[in-house]
Amino acid sequence: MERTLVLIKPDGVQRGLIGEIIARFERRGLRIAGLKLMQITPELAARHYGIHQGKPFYEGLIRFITSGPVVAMVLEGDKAIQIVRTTMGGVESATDPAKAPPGSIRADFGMSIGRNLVHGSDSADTAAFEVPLFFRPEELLSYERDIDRWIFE
Ligand code: 3AN
Repeated sequence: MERTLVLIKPDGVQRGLIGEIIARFERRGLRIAGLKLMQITPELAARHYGIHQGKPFYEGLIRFITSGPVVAMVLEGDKAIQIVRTTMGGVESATDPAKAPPGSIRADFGMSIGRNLVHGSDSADTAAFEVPLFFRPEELLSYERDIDRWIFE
């Protein structure tokens, strides 16, 4: 079972898409291990997006991600990292909604790369780094659902 960090960014919250976006992950079969509404501080944003420091879009990205509440989630399941990424932006996991295929969250709800609604960890290493940035261990629950045997082989 993999765990991955997902954020519904401030644009998703402001546009009233929290339910829509969570529903897409939930109906796919992903299990919610942790979930909260929170405000990202500039310090947390700098750690989370440290890899992009120095890039032309960095300052705007930090301003945007700290501009209002986000929903942070840890989702789990077999291949959860890949499944979240394809649910967000198709098989190529497109960052730009203009390039994401219809049916993906970024394509169905987004127009612009700087307002792409969702974040999902892009690898196992990234997930291992990002999950503890947003959740303390006791905030993550391990449990089974009765339907899991109909979702996970
Ligand atoms: P992804 O979220 O698809 O993994 P990354 O990690 O390359 O994409 O970029 C992190 C975030 O930075 C993106 N979600 C997007 O909001 C923003 N971003 C990336 N590239 C650009 C860009 N060229 N212009 C504006 N924002 C960008």
